[in-house]
Amino acid sequence: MRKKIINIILDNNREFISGEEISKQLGISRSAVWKHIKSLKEEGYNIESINKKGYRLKEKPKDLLSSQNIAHELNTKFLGKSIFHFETIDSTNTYAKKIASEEVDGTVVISEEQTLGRGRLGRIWDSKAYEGIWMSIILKPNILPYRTPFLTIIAGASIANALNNLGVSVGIKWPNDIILNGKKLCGILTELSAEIERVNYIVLGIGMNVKNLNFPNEIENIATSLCKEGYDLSRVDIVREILCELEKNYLEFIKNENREKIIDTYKKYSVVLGKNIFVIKNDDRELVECVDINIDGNLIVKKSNGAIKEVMSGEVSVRGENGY
Ligand code: BTX
Repeated sequence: MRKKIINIILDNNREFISGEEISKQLGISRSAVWKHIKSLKEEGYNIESINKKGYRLKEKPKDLLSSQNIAHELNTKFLGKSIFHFETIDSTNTYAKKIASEEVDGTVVISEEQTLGRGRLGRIWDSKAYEGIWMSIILKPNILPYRTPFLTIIAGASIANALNNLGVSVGIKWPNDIILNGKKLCGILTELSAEIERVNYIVLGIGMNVKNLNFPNEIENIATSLCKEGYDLSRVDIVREILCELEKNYLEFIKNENREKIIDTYKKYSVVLGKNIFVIKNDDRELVECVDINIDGNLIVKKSNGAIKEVMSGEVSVRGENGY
């Protein structure tokens, strides 16, 4: 019911709407409306109440990632139809994995803060309160497990498109870093639960720095946020845009098997294509030229002796010749 009330108030574009009108629209008593408004105010919605005029949203709600805010005007078919929102949590990926078997395809877990945010290979992901988007999406595709790495490619292309739609020109550093002005803006952590021939679920974790002005010393030189680069965007708008782009590309892959289109988009944003890069495996680093990204999302590189080699994600990391 609170969701419906907040939708009516959000739809009313900061004009007053009477308690009577809301109670009529929802078929509940005026005192029930008043009680819901009271708890919405406690949640942080700045709702003004004036006698005989009714209620109106005084200013845009704090950019909270609540399910009401995200669901309002979210034009997806299944992504984000169920949203779990937390003020704080250890890791949204960890939580999503716990609930994945029982929850529906497309469920989103999102938190204002993570206390144990995880990167790949046991690395830490810095996830301060209200500064970024820390979210995990549960997907249950009917595909063979060996095809799931392509979902990271889909996620990268979708996030880059989403930011581009909002006026931010980003690049993708293969396989899964979204780069802004040469620094890491966003990372993707894809986790899989599968049997030999069947995917149980995939948890697609996305961490994006939005409002951060400072980073811990260890990552200060490699990390950036939208705010630091001069973009003042709402986290809620970004989440909605990502979910729309992701759903479009995901369905293109699952239903139409259309990998070419996604790879073309991915390549358009690639910051390694055509460049000299270091391919790093454990303590070995080899300077190669990146000549292509193939239909599986793997790098095609040319070694110094002219030999062509395919490099798969998961087994290496890459660095630009001149820094990150
Ligand atoms: P990654 O292994 O590619 O990147 C981790 C590395 O990035 C760290 O070792 C550190 O150097 C650097 N780093 C840490 N925090 C940040 C940050 N906030 N911004 C930029 N660089 C940073 C990338 O792993 C995958 C990250 C996924 C995070 C999401 S958040 C929601 C979900 N829940 C969860 O626990 N993880 C995912």
